[in-house]
Parts: sequence; C-alpha cells; structure tokens
Amino acid sequence: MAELILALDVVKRDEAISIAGSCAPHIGAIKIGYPLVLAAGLSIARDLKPLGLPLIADFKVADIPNTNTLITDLVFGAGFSAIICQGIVGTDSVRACVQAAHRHNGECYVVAEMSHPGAKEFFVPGTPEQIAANAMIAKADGIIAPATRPERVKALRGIVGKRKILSPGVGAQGGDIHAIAGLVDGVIVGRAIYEAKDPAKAAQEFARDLRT
Ligand code: NUP
Repeated sequence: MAELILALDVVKRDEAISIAGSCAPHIGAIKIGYPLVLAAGLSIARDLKPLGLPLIADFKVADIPNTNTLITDLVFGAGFSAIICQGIVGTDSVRACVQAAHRHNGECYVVAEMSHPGAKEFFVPGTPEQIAANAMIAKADGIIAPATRPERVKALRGIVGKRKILSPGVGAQGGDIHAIAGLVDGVIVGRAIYEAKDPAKAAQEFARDLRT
C-alpha cells in the first residue's frame, strides 16, 4: 500500500510545525523543500524530528558531483533522512548524492520525470526511462514520477522494479489519487492538505483513499 507523504511547502516555521503535528497520525513522511528551508532554515528538520517521521529534503540537487556531495552531507547533517536529486544532470552527479546519502544511512530519490505541464518540453518519452535506468545503476533508493501521468509511471515501474516510486501531482495539480495509488509506493500531497481548512482531516481522507 502506498503511503501518504506531506509536502510541507508553507513558509512560516510555526505553521509548518503545527500542520505537521496535526497531520502526523495520517502520514508516512514529510517532504520539505526550498520554500520552508529558505524561510525557516535547515534547523526545521530538528524542530520536526520529535514527530518521529522520515524527513525528505526535496532540493532536487542538480550540480556537479563534488557540489552534490557537499549539499547532501549538509542535508543529512541537519537531520534529514532522505534527499531528492535531479537525474537529468547525469549518473555521476546522481551517484554522488546516493553515496553520500548511504554514508549517512539515508536514502536518495531521483527525479525521473516531473509532474507539471512544462515538464513535457524536455522529459520526452525515452529520457525519463534513461534517467530511471541510470538511477538504478547508481543504486538510488527510488525515483520521483508524475501522478499527473499514470501511464508514464507504469512505464517507469518496468524499469525500477521493486525500488520505490514517490509520486507528486495529486490534488492541486489535478492528479487523481485513485489512478496512482496502486502504481507507487508513496503519494506526495501538498496544497490539497496544507491549504485545506482542516489539514488533518484532509490528510486523513487522502490516507483513507490510499487504503481503498
Ligand atoms: O515533478 C515534481 N512535481 C512536484 O510537484 C517533483 C516534485 N518534487 N514536486 C513537488 O511535490 C513540489 O515541489 C511540491 O513540493 C510537491 C507537490 O505539491 P502540491 O502540488 O501537491 O502542492
């Protein structure tokens, strides 16, 4: 069964801690990206640690291998348990993130194909497949693939096998949780939870959707 991952893209520390706390019983992990870290600092990982949930740093790291290693070491040093990097920059760059993550006993996920409309300009069929295959060669723990295009996720599953697929795009971006639930290991939901009047209730409903 796929787990629910909260994309915590709010830009106020207190609000982030409060939403994460209220949603915690219904989610399997929290994904934190640039908006919250640029607003609250890397120490937000320390603030959220007591919830006991895996913390995924969505920095879509996309640099040369040496810089990727430096970034990944800092992320895990701050207390995160997983990192997301871009795959399109090449296998050596991905391998740098994976190796640094594994040195810290953490995980690394590789963006194989993105969920927004503009992704179609460069993530043309064939390229994500190559990125996913290279991510497997680099021993990544899994890939990120779009809930907005379940048929593409199916194609990528054939490449990554039992390794994990985490999938954003449900809710605000139009993806349907029922169409993606059976294809992936984690469904990432942001706005449809944290912008809801009652985020905990919204998270509970998405979690229920994943079970049915
Ligand atoms: O392809 C991707 N699409 C995407 O939306 C890769 C991502 N990492 N994300 C992230 O998932 C995005 O940055 C945001 O944090 C989350 C989706 O949020 P929402 O559209 O549910 O609000």
